[in-house]
Amino acid sequence: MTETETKRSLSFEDFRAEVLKDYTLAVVSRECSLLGRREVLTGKAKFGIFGDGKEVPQIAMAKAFKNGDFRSGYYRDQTFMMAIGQLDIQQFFAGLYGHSDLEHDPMSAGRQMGGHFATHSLDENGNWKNLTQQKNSSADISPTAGQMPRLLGLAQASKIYRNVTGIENKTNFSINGNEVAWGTIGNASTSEGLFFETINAAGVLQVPMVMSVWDDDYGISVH
Ligand SMILES: Cc1ncc(C[n+]2csc(CCOP(=O)(O)OP(=O)(O)O)c2C)c(N)n1
Ligand SMILES: [Mg+2]
Repeated sequence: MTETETKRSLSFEDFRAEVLKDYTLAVVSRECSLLGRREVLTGKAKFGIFGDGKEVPQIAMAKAFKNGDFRSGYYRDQTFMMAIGQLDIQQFFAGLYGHSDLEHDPMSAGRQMGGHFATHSLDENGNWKNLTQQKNSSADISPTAGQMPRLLGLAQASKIYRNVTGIENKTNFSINGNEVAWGTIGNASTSEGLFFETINAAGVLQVPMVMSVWDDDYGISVH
């Protein structure tokens, strides 16, 4: 039985539980955005940028995102990070306030602006973790569309892992190149050359890459 078929055979109770869980996450994430923005506007947080309005497609994306996959995205992806279990409410606000303890802000210990998401590829001793056993995100950078070339590289890595032998520690990074790289970008940022170059190169290289454009009709705050 495939995974999709298993999902289709969910009982009504399980299906209802999943819908309610998704709805709860969407509401929690929305409330985080509204409260976070209020904290910024009243001067309690230095800078804030939030994911309201983009909750549902991110929950859908998280359902298809598997262990070993990589996200290369941008600052609107809080709901996705919550949905893959890499961000909770406490950590969201610790990031907003720039908490300098990694225990509290696991994204960057306050070194990045809030809304810059990441997962850890190294353990506390500096050794590689097994990235095929976790859901991964490269660390967000601030220049719009800067996440695009890295997305392409992550997707190309999967393809290379299918053919290349002799890579040290290979099984920690890839299972026969079966991983997918997931990109997110805002509509305005698709004007950047990096976006076009990445789409073009992905077509030429034929790599396992998904591109999601969060099209809200705005370039952050300008219509
Ligand atoms: C290279 C670069 N230029 C300008 C900015 C300032 N900036 C931050 S977000 C943004 C607009 C992004 O709009 P969009 O891609 O539609 O994303 P949204 O916030 O609407 O989801 C701009 C111009 C930047 N971060 N990087
Ligand atoms: Mg936009």
